Amino acid sequence: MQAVQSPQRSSAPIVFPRVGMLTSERWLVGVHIISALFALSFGILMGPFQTFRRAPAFVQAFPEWQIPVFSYYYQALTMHGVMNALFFTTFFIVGFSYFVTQRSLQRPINQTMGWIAFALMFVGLGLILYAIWTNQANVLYTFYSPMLAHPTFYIGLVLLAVGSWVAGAAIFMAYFAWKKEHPGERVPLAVFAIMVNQIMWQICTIGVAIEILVMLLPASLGFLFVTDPQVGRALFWFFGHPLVYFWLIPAYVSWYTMLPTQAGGKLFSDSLGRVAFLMLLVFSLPVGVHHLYADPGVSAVSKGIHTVLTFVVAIPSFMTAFNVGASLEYAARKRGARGPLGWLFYQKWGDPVVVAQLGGMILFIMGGFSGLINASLTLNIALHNTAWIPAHFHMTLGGAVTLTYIGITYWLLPMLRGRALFSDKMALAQVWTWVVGMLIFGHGMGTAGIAGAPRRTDLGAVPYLNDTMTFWLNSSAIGGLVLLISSILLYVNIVGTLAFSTKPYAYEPPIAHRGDPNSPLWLERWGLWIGITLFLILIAWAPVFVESLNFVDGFNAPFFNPARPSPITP
Ligand code: HAS
Ligand code: CU
Repeated sequence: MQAVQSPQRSSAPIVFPRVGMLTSERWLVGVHIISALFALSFGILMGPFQTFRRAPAFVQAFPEWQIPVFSYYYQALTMHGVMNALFFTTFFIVGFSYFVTQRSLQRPINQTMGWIAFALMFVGLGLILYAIWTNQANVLYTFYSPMLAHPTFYIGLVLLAVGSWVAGAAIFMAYFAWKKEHPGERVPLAVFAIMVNQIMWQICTIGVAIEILVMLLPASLGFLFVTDPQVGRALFWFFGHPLVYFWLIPAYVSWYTMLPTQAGGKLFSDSLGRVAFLMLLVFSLPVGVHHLYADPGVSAVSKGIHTVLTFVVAIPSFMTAFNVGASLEYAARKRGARGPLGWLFYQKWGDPVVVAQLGGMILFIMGGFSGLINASLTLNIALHNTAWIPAHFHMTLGGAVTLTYIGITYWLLPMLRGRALFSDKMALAQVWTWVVGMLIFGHGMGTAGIAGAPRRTDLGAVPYLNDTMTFWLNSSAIGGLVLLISSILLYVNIVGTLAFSTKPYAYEPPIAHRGDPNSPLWLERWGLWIGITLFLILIAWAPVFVESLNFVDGFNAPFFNPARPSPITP
């Protein structure tokens, strides 16, 4: 293991070893990545069992069968969503953001803040695992009111959010210290994107913090007996949509700033990348109502405004497809690809780090287009609450984001351990089983959803499924089985790398220390972009909250504890 002592003076630029890691870096980044993989291990295993449980053929064949450990469908589904979507992602994003920021800026992340942030998030993880495991938090990852969970669930969420704020503050400090020492220089694109992500995160989490601190936590502690579900949903989705870009941006950091080198070429345009990231900042906040199209408490005008802006927020992803696609084409042509489509075959199809990211892109094409279908108000009315929606987000979050994070893990984990990846072949098999499994699962869920199969429902034994739904739900379970194999391959490789790999590690992560000098400097005027974002938030969200807040008729819904059989009346 190549450990190097950390320098004493935190303000001096650090020279990182090319292949090894500084001791402080190894620990701080390592605990986040390991915690992320730990959280994922709970969530990832629940997924396939959900698909079996929703497949009539499976339930008929094994009527006595239960989901392992968790017998209650909503308990397992909560574990799946909370661990995968909230904890795996946040730990991974914080750890990866630290790694990229430190290395790119050659400056340390403040260690005290980094460890305080980690401790908060880790205690949060423990509390939530307790609440879900003991069957006291069956409220799913969206924890909509008036459903109520045990206080430890909400305290765990608060700790996760506060920890991530401290982490964000540590990243901002490193950025501004670098800026002070490099006046007039462009920050590297990767750090530019991480800044965007952290700014967006600090703003959007305010919504969910209000929801938890003012509405849900006091109720679960027994101080509040009634609520207004509509206000709760508006506050949640103020946060919930930017959340999906909080997951996506680190994957884009890899696609824009690492993949071009890993694929053997260079990025087509740094400036275009910066514009795409800024658009994600400005336009991800004023679109959350596209999750509330079916809600009666939001006016058609607000829904219309958010529809238009939702189509706008897809543009940076189209720009990404062209920018990253052109970079991949360039890399392939350099290696001899000919003809209009030859470049597709000349990618490094034997390198799991590259293939994981390309697999993520293949799934994201499906995820992006299904997102545009969701964004249409009229189509959404037909699809909302059906299995189509989980199909969409397993192509985006379960596809582009997770596979890219896995691709990053395939070089970052060996780097942290100081040993090569246990098996490249197993990693390739894992990636392809993930892509194929996710496609079968997504196609099954999407088609069942179009036929009317609901989401978030224990479907295997219900009497109202027609033949189409039954067929495609069974097909989803085949996808689930392939994904179970993929998950096992992933964890065998992780444990193998940590415990059994003996091969030396020799991978140099592609990190740039400067931004493209041709990219316009005004793109880094954060005050301007934050101002525009706040202005758009005001236009898009003020009417929604005014419409939702009704102190005469609102706030009179009794809370409901889904672990108990009947609603709790005040
Ligand atoms: Fe979404 C619901 C609309 C993107 C996640 N979304 C969800 C939910 C989640 C989620 C978790 O408008 C469910 C929440 C819940 O539980 O209720 N979504 C969109 C739109 C986009 C979009 C318009 N979503 C995402 C991303 C997510 C995500 C990203 C996670 C990471 N979504 C919606 C709407 C709903 C919704 C409605 C509410 C539905 C309802 O009724 O509840 C867009 O931003 C997508 C743009 C993406 C593209 C694709 C670009 C393709 C690329 C790949 C390039 C390929 C190349 C080829 C270069 C246009 C960049 C490579 C070459 C090779 C050789 C491979
Ligand atoms: Cu959204």
